[in-house]
Amino acid sequence: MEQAVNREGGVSMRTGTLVTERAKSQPPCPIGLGGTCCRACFMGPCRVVEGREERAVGVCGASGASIAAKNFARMVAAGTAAHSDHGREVALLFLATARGEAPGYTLKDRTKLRNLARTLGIAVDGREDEEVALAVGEKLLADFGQQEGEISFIRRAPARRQELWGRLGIVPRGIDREVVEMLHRTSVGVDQDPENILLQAARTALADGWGGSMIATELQDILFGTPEPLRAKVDLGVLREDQVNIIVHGHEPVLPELLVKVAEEREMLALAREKGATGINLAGICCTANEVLMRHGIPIAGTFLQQELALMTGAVEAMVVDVQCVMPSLPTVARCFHTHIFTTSDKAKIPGAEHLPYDHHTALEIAREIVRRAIENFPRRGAVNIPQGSVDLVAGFSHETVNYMLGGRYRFGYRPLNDAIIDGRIRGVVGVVGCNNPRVDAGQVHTALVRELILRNVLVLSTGCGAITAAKAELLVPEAAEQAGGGLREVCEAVGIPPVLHMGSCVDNSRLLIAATAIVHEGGLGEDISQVPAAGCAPEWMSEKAVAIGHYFVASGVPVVFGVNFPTAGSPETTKFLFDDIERLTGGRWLFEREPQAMAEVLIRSLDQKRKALGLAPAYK
Ligand code: NFS
Repeated sequence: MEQAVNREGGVSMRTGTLVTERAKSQPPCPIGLGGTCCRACFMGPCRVVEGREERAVGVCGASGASIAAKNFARMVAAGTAAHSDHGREVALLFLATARGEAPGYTLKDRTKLRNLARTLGIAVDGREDEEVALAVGEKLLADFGQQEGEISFIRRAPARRQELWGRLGIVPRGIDREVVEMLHRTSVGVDQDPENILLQAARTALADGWGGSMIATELQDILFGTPEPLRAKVDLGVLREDQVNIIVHGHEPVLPELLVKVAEEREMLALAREKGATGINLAGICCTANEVLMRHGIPIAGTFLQQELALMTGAVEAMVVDVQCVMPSLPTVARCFHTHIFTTSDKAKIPGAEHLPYDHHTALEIAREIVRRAIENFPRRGAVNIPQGSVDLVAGFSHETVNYMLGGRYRFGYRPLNDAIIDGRIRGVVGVVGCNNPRVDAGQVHTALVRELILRNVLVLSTGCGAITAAKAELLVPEAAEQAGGGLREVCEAVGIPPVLHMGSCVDNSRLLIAATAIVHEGGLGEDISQVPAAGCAPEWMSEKAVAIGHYFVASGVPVVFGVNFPTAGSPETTKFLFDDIERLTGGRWLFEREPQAMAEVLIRSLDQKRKALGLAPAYK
């Protein structure tokens, strides 16, 4: 961005204030890119280059293979920590709600509460919902600090998978314990064996997928409602010139849930009219957007890469951020306009933003203050430039809705999906998930890949910014079935679903684990997740969280393809373990491709191999 004009029409901004420009001016360090730069102590940082004798090991003697494995493992630990700390926050709110200590919050999906309690072995008969919720919340919260045994949701996995994890010694004992042990083992002079490091990384990642992330998803569903398919709008054009625009951005939907309610309060709407607006328009960015979209139909303004652009419209009165994927540049961009940037988590303050700390006892008051401040900001708006156009999407395919949607009301269960896979109308299922990355042709890689997959009869499940990207390309509407191959199209048209199902935010990748397990339990497609024709792909990943997600899928038996670059590429030995050897252990493996067409080929080959191993007929052409 060369210049931006503020509401007084004069102040210019420093060159290079947008993410795409910053990416251009800073090419990645080639050693760090391949994962062999180590800064675990201060004898370095060491930049190890395999094959160059004088640089073959670090000062302590660590090999490139062990450095690459350690860096990869630390990404898994950080990603797991992020998802799990989100899960912890939700668990604490869940308990406070059950105790009646969180004004504004209620337990919305009580059927799911009781079902989940039964899954956890908690008695429900003759007990009040709040009492059941207390037991559920306490049990799941204990999974974070537990030191021995196994975390609760491990027992939801297929029996074969649980046995395999037991044999490999990678069943997570406690969520925090695995993250701490991963950090310990990758500090200077501890674990140097790449395989040993990467198996602990698998245990840590499982503590994310079957732990922290799953806790976040399940408790959010009970608190805020289990998503059901709904139609809404996506892209920057959802911002309204005539209304007060408030953007929610980040990952934890706890405060945004109340903002949705407060923005509908009569006094707030009256105040907005008094200030010259016709209403209050809430919109979302990143995963918080996916959360409030799925449960309330709140429109999505954009992906991770559009957060600065949303401010550039000049039409945003306030952006409310919580944690993760929030660019530190936001206050700088906002300064050129009238926009307030409110940080709300004590874990995430940004210099230049105003901090209004969230606390579940006082959340309702904070939500009211934010909405009021945004409304009062409306008259200060200057020139507005909202890109024209937004498109429709259908979102909200939780595991529960897939359960009945695919069969229609009278054939409840995964049977119809399994049958469609068995008879080849659906070749298999691929989760296309994750971020957008300015290092690639952002957005295009996702959409080209998804188009190719559906054309070849692959049912695509999507979450996170991947889902938003596919939505912007109009692939999340039932009409997109016209672009699908004959078999998938038939299934989609019979049921009235899009060929790409929006399953939520990134913590909701845990829904994909449950769906994969349900496919196994339904029968006919093997006895373990690793036998199901299913795969994962993060074509434009950038976050450590994506590495954690990828690794829990690999540890759960699913092949995962990454785009952009592979974070251990600097070490052929470590990369070989992740790409080949690990498959003999977990049944899953990592793969890398840069171009969407090549990604599609690899994914399809993998689905076809699984079909063949199951003795299924070839899929429809
Ligand atoms: Ni997932 Fe969500 Fe987006 Fe990537 Fe960030 S918002 S948690 S990490 S960038 S998909």
